Amino acid sequence: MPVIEVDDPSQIHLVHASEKSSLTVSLKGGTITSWKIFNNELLYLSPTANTELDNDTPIRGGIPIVFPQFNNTLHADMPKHGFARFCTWSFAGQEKTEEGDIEALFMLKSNETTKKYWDQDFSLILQVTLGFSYLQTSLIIQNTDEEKTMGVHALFHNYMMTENIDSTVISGLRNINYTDSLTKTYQTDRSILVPIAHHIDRIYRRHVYDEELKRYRSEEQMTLGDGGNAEIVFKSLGCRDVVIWNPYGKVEFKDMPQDDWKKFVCVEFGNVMEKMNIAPGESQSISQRMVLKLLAAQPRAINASYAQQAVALMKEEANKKEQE
Ligand code: TA6
Repeated sequence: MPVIEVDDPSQIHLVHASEKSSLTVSLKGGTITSWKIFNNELLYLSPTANTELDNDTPIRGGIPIVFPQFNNTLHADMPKHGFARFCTWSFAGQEKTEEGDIEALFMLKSNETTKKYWDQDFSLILQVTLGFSYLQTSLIIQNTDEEKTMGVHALFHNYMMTENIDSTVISGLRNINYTDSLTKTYQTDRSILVPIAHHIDRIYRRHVYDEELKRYRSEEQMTLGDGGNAEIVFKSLGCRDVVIWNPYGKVEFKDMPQDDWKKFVCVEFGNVMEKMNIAPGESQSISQRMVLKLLAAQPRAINASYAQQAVALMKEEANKKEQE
């Protein structure tokens, strides 16, 4: 049977039946703060993150849930990435599937605290599935208001752990259009592998509409590698956007050691460019699946040298522009 530790009731710890993978979810924001396979941590969590309940500081790291807005684009007077990531969620139970996977549910319903930020009735269900080598999360967003349609953003703000940011690369973004939030430009990515060895903050519109499913889904797989012997393969459903972010030492954070930007890259799935419009009584969802895949030994050298070459080229381009 999976083990649930209850010594700190705000932390729910789930263990796969094989005992080879585990997960910790904080009731603060329904934030997944740890995902381990063979005791290797796959998510970054700041050692100075504020994990105390009942304050408006979200947890820096793990998988915070951005809802109901991204970057103040819908409501100027609401916290930047909404309030779901710091409100207190409830744990609604867990079950083991026949394969030994663990399915757990967490909920946030509109309440006195959420109404301070937004006068809207809603309910969120976070469904988390822990497999032996994968993690799947789904956020079901229900409009429980009887009259008002609600327009929202929703995003899994995944802080993925990386061993070496300068050899970290993402595949699956070739020929995809993106908005560069730093330069405020709209561009098309032509890279086979996107290096994270620089300050990056982009919103890629990567997904296609599947007429049969009536949902947005990722067309080809997207991977994250850091030159080591494993990579993460991402898939998503109901998400139009992928946000890629690393501050690369250009921004300081009160709740993160100065050099910790070297330890993560955010690869975030959800809807942040356009609102999800949800009619009264209706619901919509976003889902993502991350699978750990072991690689043969040689990609370390290929990935690392590709990333270095790509960075050298970018620096050359930037120097040229400066001299012009
Ligand atoms: O998702 C990318 C982003 O919006 C960046 O622009 C950056 O500011 C980051 O999230 C962190 O935001 P936070 O509010 O958690 O400090």
